[in-house]
Amino acid sequence: MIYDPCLLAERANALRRRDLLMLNRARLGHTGGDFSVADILTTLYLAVLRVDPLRPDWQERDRLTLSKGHASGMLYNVLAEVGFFPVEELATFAQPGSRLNGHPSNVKLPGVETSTGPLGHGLPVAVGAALGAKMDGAAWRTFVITGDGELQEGSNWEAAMAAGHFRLDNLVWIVDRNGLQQGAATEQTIRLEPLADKMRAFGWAVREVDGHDHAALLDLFRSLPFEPGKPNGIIAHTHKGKGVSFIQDRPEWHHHHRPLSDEELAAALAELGAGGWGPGIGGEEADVRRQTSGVGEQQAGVTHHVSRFTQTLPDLGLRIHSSGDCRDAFAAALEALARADPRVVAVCNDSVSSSKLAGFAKAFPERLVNVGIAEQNMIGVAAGLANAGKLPFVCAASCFLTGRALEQIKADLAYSRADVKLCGMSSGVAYGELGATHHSLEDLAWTRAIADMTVIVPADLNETAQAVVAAAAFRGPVFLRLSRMPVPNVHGADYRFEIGRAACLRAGNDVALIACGTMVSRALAAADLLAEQGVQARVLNMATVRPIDRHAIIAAAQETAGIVTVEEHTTFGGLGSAVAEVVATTHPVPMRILGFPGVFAPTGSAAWLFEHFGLTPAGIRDAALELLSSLQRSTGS
Ligand SMILES: Cc1ncc(C[n+]2csc(CCOP(=O)(O)OP(=O)(O)O)c2C)c(N)n1
Repeated sequence: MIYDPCLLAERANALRRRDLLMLNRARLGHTGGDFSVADILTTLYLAVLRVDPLRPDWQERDRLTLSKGHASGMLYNVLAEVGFFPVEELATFAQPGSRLNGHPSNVKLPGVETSTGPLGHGLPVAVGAALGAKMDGAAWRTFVITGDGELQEGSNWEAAMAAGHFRLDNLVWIVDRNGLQQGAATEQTIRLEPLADKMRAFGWAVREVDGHDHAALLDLFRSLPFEPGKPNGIIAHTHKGKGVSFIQDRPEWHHHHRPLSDEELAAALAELGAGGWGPGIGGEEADVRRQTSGVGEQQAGVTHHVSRFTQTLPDLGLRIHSSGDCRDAFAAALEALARADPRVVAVCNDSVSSSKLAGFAKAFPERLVNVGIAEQNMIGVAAGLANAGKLPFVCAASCFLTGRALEQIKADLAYSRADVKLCGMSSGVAYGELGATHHSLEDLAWTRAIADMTVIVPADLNETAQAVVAAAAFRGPVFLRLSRMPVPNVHGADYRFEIGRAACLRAGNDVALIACGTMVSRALAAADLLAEQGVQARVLNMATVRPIDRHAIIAAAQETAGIVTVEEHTTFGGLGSAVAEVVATTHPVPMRILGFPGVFAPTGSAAWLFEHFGLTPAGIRDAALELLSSLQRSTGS
């Protein structure tokens, strides 16, 4: 730890020098934003934060999220400086295979708390982490640094409101108030002032400071928390590009927009006090230029996270074999899980009753986080809770959960490998007459297109309860898609759900019907109708849409004449597409893809809409018969 402001100032400038060489070599990065935040990051990491580079996942560490992830260059320099990874690795910045991505990734690099890059994500995640610490009565603190232009993102204000509401005095939000954003001044783009008043109005205790004055920064950090029961807001007045006269306050240097000539570089380094790195910073400046990208290549793909798969599933004694609304089984399973695992928390968006969380709320009031009608913040908060060691189940109407917060799902959960379970309620057309805004007919396409997402659509209550338990045991984000429409029980008492394994509910080799969710019972009824006509249909319940059961699909393609898929979803990009991707690339057979045909549905109840679009046993039967007769026509038999 360094508590001498002069030494901190020297060290920050040394880091600026090394960063400038790194960016210039890579011809990439964000010089302006790196330099404006340099003194804040240096002070925090060298004098304030309780972190341990040898134990980056130490549970009691302070958390720092750099929400303005484009300033990764300075973050990397500071993290290397305190020992999270070798200083030599800085030479791999943005090189192929490097752990030092253009924007920081928590999965790739130890010391990075949150993957950032898309703006407006850091504060919600920090709110979740601080909330998690509060739940545990833990002493660690959460810091988040945002840009000022970034505050034009509404997600920040959702999070600011929640932090005030939850009285998170263990949370510190530092605004790097350099006055510039990508193209122009913030006040010219969209006015932020009076910023301090706005933060105060959201319930924050706010201080303003010169963000380049190490003594003032130290004093401020020492005086945390500013007021009991209030989150701490710091407006740090800074200069973009601070320290180099021809870069400072120049909007074009938001990016490292052109390589510096040797003369410019020498001049810049001289202004930053060139003449060596100063104590603690290894190597000569020229060394950075000589480095190869080998280190990053060797370490590509290596993560400091444990396996995503865990041991065997716990038996919670759940035996649910009745017909009805899958949300009831979900609620029963979640409550049983919560009893068995103190990490389990529920997060919702003013949806306690529609998510069937009333029982949970009664049994575990302190473990229910209702963030209000703020879905982007809801996902960020869940990611932060996971970072704090919780196991969050996020419960909301599927249309809002997935549609409103898709980028958060991608970046905060999937890309960050956050152990968060998403429970999309009332999916498909369950909301019927409420109209197309409330239908969730795109959620499978959206979620299954995201790398590393697991997507499950249970067919009955039994499978729902088991899927909840399996999702909890699975390491990584899971999207569980539920309806609210009553469904019959389609599985036997001994059925065991497994992520990624289809269930064959009916044997048959004439045609295969592959369905998920509410359509499985209809596919079974269609198989009965087909049997009346002498056609033996195989019925597969494809409850996991990603990763999909390729073996079951290939076997169906090989052993039957063709495949009919049925889903309560648009025919663009959902189950049918997933099955077709396997069939087309392995054993092509004719297919029919049944679902909603890519139109906004007319007004009508869910039951009426099923009839209207032919998603009935008779409709499925007819599609199968049409497929078979088209084959007969083409073979001339
Ligand atoms: C959601 C999102 N929209 C746009 C961008 C592109 N972008 C990267 S940096 C930036 C300007 C950020 O300005 P500010 O928050 O003031 O940061 P600083 O000036 O400190 O670099 C923009 C628009 C982004 N990364 N994320």
